Amino acid sequence: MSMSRSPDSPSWPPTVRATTRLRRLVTRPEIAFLMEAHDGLSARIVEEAGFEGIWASGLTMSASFGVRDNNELSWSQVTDHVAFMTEASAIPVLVDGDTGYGNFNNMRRLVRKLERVGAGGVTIEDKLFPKTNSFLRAERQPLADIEEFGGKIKAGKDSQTDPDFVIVARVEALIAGWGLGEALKRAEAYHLAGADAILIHSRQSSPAEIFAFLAEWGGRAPVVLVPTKYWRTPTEDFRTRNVSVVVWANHLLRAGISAMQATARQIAEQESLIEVEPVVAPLHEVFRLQGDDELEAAERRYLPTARGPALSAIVLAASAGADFGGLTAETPKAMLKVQGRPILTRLLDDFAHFGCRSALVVRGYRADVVEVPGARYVDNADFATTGEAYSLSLGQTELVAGTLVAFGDIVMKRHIVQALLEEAGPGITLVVDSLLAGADQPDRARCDRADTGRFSFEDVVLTAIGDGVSAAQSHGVWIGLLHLGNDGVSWLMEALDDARAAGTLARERLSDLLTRVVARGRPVRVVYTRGGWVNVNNIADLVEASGI
Ligand code: SPV
Ligand code: MG
Repeated sequence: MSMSRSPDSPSWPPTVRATTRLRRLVTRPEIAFLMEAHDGLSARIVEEAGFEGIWASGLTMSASFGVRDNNELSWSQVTDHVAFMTEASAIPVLVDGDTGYGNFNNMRRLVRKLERVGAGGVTIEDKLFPKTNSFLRAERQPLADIEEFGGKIKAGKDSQTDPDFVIVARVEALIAGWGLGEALKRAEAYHLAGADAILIHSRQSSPAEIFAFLAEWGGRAPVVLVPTKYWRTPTEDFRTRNVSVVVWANHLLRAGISAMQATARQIAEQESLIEVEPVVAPLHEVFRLQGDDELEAAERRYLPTARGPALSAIVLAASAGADFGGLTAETPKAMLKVQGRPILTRLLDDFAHFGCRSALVVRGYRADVVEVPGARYVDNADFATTGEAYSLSLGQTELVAGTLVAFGDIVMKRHIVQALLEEAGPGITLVVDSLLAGADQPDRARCDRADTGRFSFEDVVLTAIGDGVSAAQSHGVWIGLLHLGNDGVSWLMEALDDARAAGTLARERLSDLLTRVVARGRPVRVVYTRGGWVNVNNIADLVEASGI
């Protein structure tokens, strides 16, 4: 995976080492929060949520493999796995090293390996290998010998090559029921052995024994807490007691389990994806999290066959077309011929000319006769009672960066597509015909500046579109063609979701969706054109189109 190499990752490349950054989190006066992650994907999600560090949890890494938190994953499987996490995120990772996977010698090898895979530090707990999770059969859990465990800490500290690598000693005396005195004795011994911080763990639902420990400990070394069981404790109570680090230890895995169980059950029951698809994370979000942007850019740089930007198309061709008399009784207007070729075929040929290799056509009226070379189809059975936005929503899983969205009834000169592609950015870019400024036509567009006809380096931005723009205010008419970049896909998906939530998806036009996008403050870009296209709505248009 190459996620972290994403050029748009705000914290990549990290200029300060992971070890140093983790050390700062542990030693600074303000509290720090580490969020659990168990693989590269969840590590990336933790970083994007704004956390400053990651807890690579032994419990959740094990569970994500379907095995128990009893050292059923080998230490090298853990360190391999951690490598994916450090690669996927730019924030430091504190690795749950269980008991160190053996004696002092295993600990030395662990520390060296973790340094090499880019971890910021490791926590080891004073139990025996193979360990058991602290919340299972806790009273029966044997503790390590204090001196032996101190030796393990010393060996770890002596073997680190980066002076900032953090070793946290975890005291399990409260978990095993040995009491506060034992916990303090052990914490002190591990502190003297060189531990950078003490993790004091508890399985009680009240923080009382933890607070008692903190009071006695008196800040001799930084303290790390894992409030999984005493989760009701207000964070302010940790802050006022000068806790250094709080670990939210397993909540992403648990959130994932709930969502996966519900989704699996639903698909099994319904034998269909219809209800699930709008609810689950869209595929483009998966690709974004994987850092596909970076790969695409690299392909353009290094692969001769991939130099042109990837292009696909979604063409909306569901409506019947009203003003054609008998002409559309058997043939939807997208299939009417202009100079011997169906409008749709011309359109897809124009797109193919610029490298479009995948086209999805949304059919509706007389879907049976809509068939053109190289297209794939999705059918809008409700075409008579729904509009453009609904048709688009049927193809929304295909909305990816580099998608052209077009009405199926436009005939245009190729240079319009070229102009659009040359200007297309990461957001939404659409073509507006400025010769129709002031015309009383649908899809009127208002922009932040009129078409001056002069070459300008500055972007023209859409300020309003559709019925909300009077003819007098309009700077032109949108021709029914737009390009989506990576952000543009998210913006349009967001608008579809908003329309769905408002209950108006069925009757909205694409211009209504774009109005929603603009209302959210997204900078929709406009490329002006001057004529050279026809939206075929009646026989006169059809005649005009043959001159294009
Ligand atoms: C982990 O997350 O694996 C931990 C914390 O070690 S606990 O599960 O509470 O032991
Ligand atoms: Mg653990």
